[in-house]
Amino acid sequence: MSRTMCVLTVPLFAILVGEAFAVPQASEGWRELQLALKKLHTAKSPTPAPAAPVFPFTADKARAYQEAYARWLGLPLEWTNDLGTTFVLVPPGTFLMGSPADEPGHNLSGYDESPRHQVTLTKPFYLSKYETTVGQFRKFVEATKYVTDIEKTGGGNAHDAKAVWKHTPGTSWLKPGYAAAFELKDMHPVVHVSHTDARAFCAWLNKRTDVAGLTFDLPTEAQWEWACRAGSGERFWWGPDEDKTGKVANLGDRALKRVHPNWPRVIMPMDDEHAFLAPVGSYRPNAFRLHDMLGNVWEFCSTRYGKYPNGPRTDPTDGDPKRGFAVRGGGWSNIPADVRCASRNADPPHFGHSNLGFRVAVQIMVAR
Ligand SMILES: [Ca+2]
Ligand SMILES: [Ca+2]
Repeated sequence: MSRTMCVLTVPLFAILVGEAFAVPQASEGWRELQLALKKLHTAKSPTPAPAAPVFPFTADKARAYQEAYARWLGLPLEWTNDLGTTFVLVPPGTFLMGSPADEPGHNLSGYDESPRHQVTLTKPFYLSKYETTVGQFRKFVEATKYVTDIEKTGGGNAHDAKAVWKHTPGTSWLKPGYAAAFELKDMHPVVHVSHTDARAFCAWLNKRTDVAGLTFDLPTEAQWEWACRAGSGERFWWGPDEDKTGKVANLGDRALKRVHPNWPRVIMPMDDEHAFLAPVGSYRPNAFRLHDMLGNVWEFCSTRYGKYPNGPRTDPTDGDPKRGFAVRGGGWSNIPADVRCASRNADPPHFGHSNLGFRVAVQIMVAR
């Protein structure tokens, strides 16, 4: 697609000011995006796309490349839809997916991170800057009267104070079912939603948006890991070592141990100030401006888990069609080994729990 994209020598939005394009309740960024996409269908690129840095690359290089790629596309680096969801442009590139066998935590969960292999993503995409929130999901439910899988089955899985994880009747996206006091707010990530529910949310976004060239969906597992790493070839997007600051990710930590003194799992020896869910965006973003890619809640991907191939792959899709959908990034209850860039897990399409949510990707399809 990159060869067919337009590049403009003056800001696209300056050219398009005044052009009529009715978008009810749209933010300015949203309107700009639609106008830019409309333009992309008719304009041709006179210059090649910015080259992706060679992986691994620094946070500074990641930021510079992301900005240059957005400028080259003529698309906004960030935009916000009328639901209040902010999307960030993730440029294409090549990276090493998975982890080396000597990485601490490698394959500890029973899901295979080997072999570490080269993956090339050829297309840019947008990814939600934050996990999908309770408030956003509420608007979806109010508009569609949607009933989640977990509501249909009477509850999802949740932990007790000793990390015993089991089906817990009465839990839902409105009642996460944590084993200590917790007040769910609209800025918390939505949990107890299944892959099917997440896909229904995306389908609703597609229906209500209906802009040529945009498809709301979950990210593929490869898109997720590329976006999470943002150039990092280490265990975490912030580097090789476990966090000591409490400012980068919400996972099992001293805050969790305070409310559950008998919690038996390994914790990261810092205090991130949240025992359970944290409001989205409470921690520092990675180099691609994305928050909570590691920690807070696991995130569903669009593609199924499967053993990695031995050779390089381009735009990989499903792994094993008989396995569940990939979930990534770990969450508030997890040990550090489960909250690495390469950590994998998988869940069936109608399953949900109190530490699993999703974030939306926007696949950009600008066909000429
Ligand atoms: Ca925590
Ligand atoms: Ca997350």
